This record gives sequence, C-alpha cells and structure tokens, in this order.
Amino acid sequence: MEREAYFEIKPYPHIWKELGINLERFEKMRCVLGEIYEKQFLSQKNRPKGMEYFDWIISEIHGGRIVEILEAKKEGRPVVGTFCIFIPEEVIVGLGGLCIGLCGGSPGTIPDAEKILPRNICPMVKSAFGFKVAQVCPYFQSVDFVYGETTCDAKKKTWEILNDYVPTYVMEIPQTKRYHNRALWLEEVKLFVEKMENLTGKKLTKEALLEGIKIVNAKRRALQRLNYYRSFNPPPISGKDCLLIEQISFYDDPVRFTQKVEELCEELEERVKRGEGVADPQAVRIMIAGTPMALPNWKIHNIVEGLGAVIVNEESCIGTRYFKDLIPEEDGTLEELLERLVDRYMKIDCACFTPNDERISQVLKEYEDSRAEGIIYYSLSFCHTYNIEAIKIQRACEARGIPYLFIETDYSPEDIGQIQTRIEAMLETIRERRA
Ligand code: BJ8
Repeated sequence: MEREAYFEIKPYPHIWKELGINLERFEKMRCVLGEIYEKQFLSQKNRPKGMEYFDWIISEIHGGRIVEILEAKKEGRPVVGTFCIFIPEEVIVGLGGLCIGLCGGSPGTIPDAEKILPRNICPMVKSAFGFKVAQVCPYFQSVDFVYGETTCDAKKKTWEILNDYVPTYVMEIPQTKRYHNRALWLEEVKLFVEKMENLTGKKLTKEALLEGIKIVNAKRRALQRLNYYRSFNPPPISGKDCLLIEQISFYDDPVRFTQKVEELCEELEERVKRGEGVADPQAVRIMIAGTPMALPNWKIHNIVEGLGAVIVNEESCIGTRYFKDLIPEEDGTLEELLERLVDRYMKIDCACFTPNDERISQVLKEYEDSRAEGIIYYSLSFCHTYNIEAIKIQRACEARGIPYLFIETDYSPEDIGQIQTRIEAMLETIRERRA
C-alpha cells in the first residue's frame, strides 16, 4: 500500500519563481525537510498542544512567512539578514524592520559553497553561503541586505565574497572586553544605526529604540520562561522542541512569536503542576554547550533523545546566549539607550573573545539551574574558537565531577553511529553514578 504524504512544507511556486529560486532543487529540499520533520518531531509522544503553532510555522517556512516578509518590504520596512546575535536586533525592530537569521544548518548546500569557498571551514558558513549561491533559500532571496560581523575568520572573509551576490555590510565586533573595546563597540553600534538610517530613510528616535527594546526583551523573556520549565523533572517539553522554538525565534514575527511562546508556557506550567512530562522521570538529563545549531540541524538532539535521555538546556547562541540578558526599559535619551544596549551586548560570552572566563561560570550556572546530569560540548568542525575553548570547560567539569563529553562534527550523517555509541556510553556512566 502506498504511504500517505509526509508532513507538508507548503509549496508557493509563484512566489519562489518571483524570487528567482532554483525550483527543481528547491522542490526536492522541501520534500526532504517535510519527511525529516515528521519523523523527528511529529513522532514524539505527548507533545504539548502549544507546539501546533510551531508545526504550522514550519509548514509555512517557505511560504506564509515569506509572504509576510514581502508585504513588509512593500510597506517600505527593511528586511535585514544576519548571522550573529551581535547584530542589534532592537535597532532593526525599532526602525520598523525585520531581522532574519540566515545561518545554515543543512548539508544540502555545502557542495555548492565548496565550489567557491575552501572545504576546511565551518559547515554553518558553508551551508548558508551555499543557500545563496544555489538560490535555494527564499529568505536569502528576500532580504534587502545582509549584516555580517567580524567574529570569526570564516565569517569575516566570507562576507567579502557574499557581497558579490547580495549587498553585505560588516560590523566590527571587539575580541576583548577592555574599556576601549566597549568604546569601539559603541562606535560600531552608532555606525550601524547611521547605516540603517541611510538605507531605510528613517531616523531612529529614542521612542522607536525603546519600543524595539521592549519587543525584543519580551521575546527573550518568553524564551527564558520556556527554558525555566525544562528544569523540572520530568521535563514538560522535549529538548528537540525547545531547540526548534529557539531556531524559529530568529525569523518569526517577534510579537506573535512571544505570544505563542507565552501560551505554550501556560500549558507547561500546568503540566509541571500535574507532574506530567515528555520523558521518563528516570531519563538522564543532558545539557548542551557550544556552537549554535541552525535550522534544520537537529542531529545531536535527535541522537540523545532517541536514546531515551532528555536535553534540558542549550548554552549556545541558538539557546541561552541569545536570551539570557535584557536591556533595562526605563526612559532615557537616545545616547543612554544605546549605552545600555552596548552594555547588554558586551555580556555575550562568545568564544571569539579572549579571555572568555565568564563563559565558564555561565556554563556551570546553567548546569546547576537546568538540573542537568552531564554536559555534551558541541563544536562544529573547523570552529577554532569553540573547539579550543572546550578544554577550559572540560577542566571546569572535571574539577567538579561533572560528566562531560566533547563532540566535534559537521552536518553529514556519516558519523551518527559513532556519536551514538559515545553518547550511549556517557548515559550509562551517569546511570551507574546514580546507583
Ligand atoms: S556570538 S557563536 S552567533 S559568532 S560556529 S561561524 S564562530 S566557525 S556562530 Fe556565532 Fe555570533 Fe559567536 Fe554566537 Fe564561526 Fe564558529 Fe562557525 Fe560560528
């Protein structure tokens, strides 16, 4: 008997054609994504009802949201593509713009990138770049321009080449946190505001920036609340679903997204009161620390939760590093608001900073808060900063007797078996310690 169709990522061929998408390639990718999504997400047991919204968002990932973006463009609102949580979203939102995360999490476009970029660089950069050169990403095709940054070498040199395909501007991100680095960052933020004003023809007023701060703060607060419920045992929601929500936070409408996460949190609160969860109360609780996992990179979560454990935290930019800090919302001059914004962004503990000791304390704090029983340190291949910083986290874990596992991988499925064996061994060690 023929199997019914998989979860459908809705087709919008007329829009894709308008955007210059490579339709034949894209059609295949769309079907594969639907199939993977059904297998990895819809098969989960006892998912919260509030996940229906996020399923819907995925079904409209290449359609409904793109229509909204194109409508916003018609209204003269700027659509800015970004690759890093350092790009000040509050400014973009304050100017009425849309901030769209373009990081790539799919192996499908890496061969396209490798025709131009070296093979031995980060898969996230190659995947994203490949989406643009192969013209198979409606988001990349919709943005007015891209704002890159100078966090790592792979990114900053790729922007020079990406500029041949889409207008690409670059913000300089400090690499240390001394007094003059903060001053440099403040200047960069002001230049960013100026550039955005020139590109949009709008002036950033203090009222507009405050509004942007409030909208983005509310989004970050909702994500903090979502993460909080994961600290209960049994957790009321899976790690995979939380990662998905964190990924969606980078391209959904921020106000609607916040409302839907808050609604989901109401449901999770009730679940916690009833002691209802998505995993066995005996399930091993794992925390992830490391490089961001961009959509649709669900590799590690799928392996860990497929082995009966549960992921209770992501210390990552697609995770707590994105939402742990807020900007005070009191009234002030534009200059004061920008200063506060800069202070908030200087707390980002990306491994591109040196020294970066605050990240170690943050990882340990999140380990405690999430009531995890072990840490998987995840580094994308060729990400030197996170890769090298792993040893510091490993030593901090060893000193405290925290079970720790380092995994360096890319997007290919080839090492799944090997990773699975290593994670299984880690879970077994944790179970033995409990006994
Ligand atoms: S603030 S983590 S989003 S830079 S994984 S592309 S660092 S080689 S993603 Fe990042 Fe901003 Fe830092 Fe966060 Fe380079 Fe490493 Fe690849 Fe990376």
